[in-house]
Amino acid sequence: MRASQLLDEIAAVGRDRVRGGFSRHAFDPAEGELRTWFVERAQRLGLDVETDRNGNIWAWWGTPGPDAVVTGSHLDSVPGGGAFDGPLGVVSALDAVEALQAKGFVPGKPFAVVVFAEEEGGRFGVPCLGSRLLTGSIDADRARALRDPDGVTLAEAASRAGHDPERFGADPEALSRIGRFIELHVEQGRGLIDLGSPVAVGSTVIAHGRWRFSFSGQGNHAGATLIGDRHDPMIPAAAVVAAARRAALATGDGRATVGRLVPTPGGTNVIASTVDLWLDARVPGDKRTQALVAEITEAAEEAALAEGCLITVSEESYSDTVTFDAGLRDELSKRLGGVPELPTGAGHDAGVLAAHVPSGMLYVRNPTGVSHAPEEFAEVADVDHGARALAAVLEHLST
Ligand code: HGY
Ligand code: MN
Ligand code: MN
Repeated sequence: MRASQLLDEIAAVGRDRVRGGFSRHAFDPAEGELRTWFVERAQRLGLDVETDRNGNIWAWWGTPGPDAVVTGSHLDSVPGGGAFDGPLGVVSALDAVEALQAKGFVPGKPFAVVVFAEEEGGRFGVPCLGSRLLTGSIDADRARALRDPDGVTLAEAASRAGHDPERFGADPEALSRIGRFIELHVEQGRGLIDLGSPVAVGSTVIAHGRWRFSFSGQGNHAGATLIGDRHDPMIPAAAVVAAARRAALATGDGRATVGRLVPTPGGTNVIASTVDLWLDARVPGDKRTQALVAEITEAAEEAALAEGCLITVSEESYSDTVTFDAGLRDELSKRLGGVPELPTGAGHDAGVLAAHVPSGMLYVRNPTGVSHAPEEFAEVADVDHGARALAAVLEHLST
């Protein structure tokens, strides 16, 4: 089945009527539906499916073994996300396997399609959670204790979904089986529009991380409290939002975003007692992201002091710049007849694996240049082009 038809099959799963787009998060019902769909589709291709200790799904074409060619991506989304971020890599992998089987190709090496858990960190806050657990890049106890916005821990959510959270943790055996990892992903910016190419090979992922800022002041009455008598945590929170934009602009190529801000108690006529917000900061080049966050933190501390509020700042995740394996990049480019190379500001499981195994990425053109929003898109012709390109590189690598 063609990648675009497979996408159509899941187009109704996890639709978010409030936000628009899709909300499919680790171990929630919508993601569970997608897991079931993937397993069924993979088994129809004769793949042997297993779920690893961290909730990542592996569909093996032939016997699992060392030096495997592995491809795949994720099925979870950001809140109100698009249809392609994650699923495009999964459906393209299934399409590529079917196309290779149809021409009678049999891999000369172990071969697997993988679906990583909680790549977006949309529920538990840490991105690439499944691949970070697999590679031991996050402490399993810390992961188990991560809480979603309703206070449910990852351990509780995972066990409710039929997984054993006590098994979470580094999986050197699964990791050692991977010879090369290739992730196909929808492009999340305008790179391929400007280059006029349907497909590109990934070159780098810029450094990026997430920081939680918590402000506490004095909850009070919005009408009966004079301004001079307030300790309103929303004021230093607003200072973070303004400083993020100002400081990121000043770097020239940095990005800083506050997309999530939670006042407590959250009443219209109530001065908040606490405000939590999350800063997503990304700057090309090492140490520059930390410098940007330090500048924003300084502004936040000054504003908190002036308002008589307390502040705590904690780093929730950070990934240094990733440069994909040069040899693999060249192999992919050559096999595809010299397609362009593209840096990205988006993180991926391939970025986490790149520190452990030769990893590469293929991007498929997104004519809107918009991602993490319902407008994210890829034309059927480009989706097909991407699946054909993936099949070609997988055949090359598996021979
Ligand atoms: O946030 C990211 O960069 C990716 O979409 N997880
Ligand atoms: Mn994403
Ligand atoms: Mn993604």
